[in-house]
Amino acid sequence: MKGLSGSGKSTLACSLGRELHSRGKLSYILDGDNLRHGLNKDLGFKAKDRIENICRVGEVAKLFADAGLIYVASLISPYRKDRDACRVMLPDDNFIEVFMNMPLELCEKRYAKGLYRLARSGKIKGFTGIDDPYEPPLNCEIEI
Ligand code: GGZ
Repeated sequence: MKGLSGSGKSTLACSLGRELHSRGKLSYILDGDNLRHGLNKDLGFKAKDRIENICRVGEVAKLFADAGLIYVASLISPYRKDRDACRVMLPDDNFIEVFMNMPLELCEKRYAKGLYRLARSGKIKGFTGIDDPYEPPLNCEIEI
């Protein structure tokens, strides 16, 4: 699942995780924000770090897929090139790209953590959608 902060990625990932669990499927949610507290805690938000972030999550997803688990990856992943690299890395039937296509104004309105406000006031630099790019997918399987 890809999209801006506040677009509903994590909420949908959690619902999907619960649904899979209720159907007896083994699954795991790889959430960008959570992984940044552990596996990716050395990474920031410069382009180089975001690229490394999605690359690592792609590698973990590949291990999960190899083990027969369903992974649900929920990251902003702003660059098309990196998302497409994950697509190539993972077997075809293991990769369903979901684009949460929520207008920026709505994301800002819904978002509870206050980061958009800090970004608008210049206290956070390089916030996706404000002063950092988001490249919408051209070939996603699902758009919401
Ligand atoms: C974007 C940022 C930034 C900047 C902190 N830009 O919505 P959140 O707050 O709770 O989760 C977001 C999380 C984004 O992590 P990802 O690993 O998904 O990003 S990426 O795929 O681009 O590497 C957001 C918070 O981190 N956050 N600073 N500058 N999001």
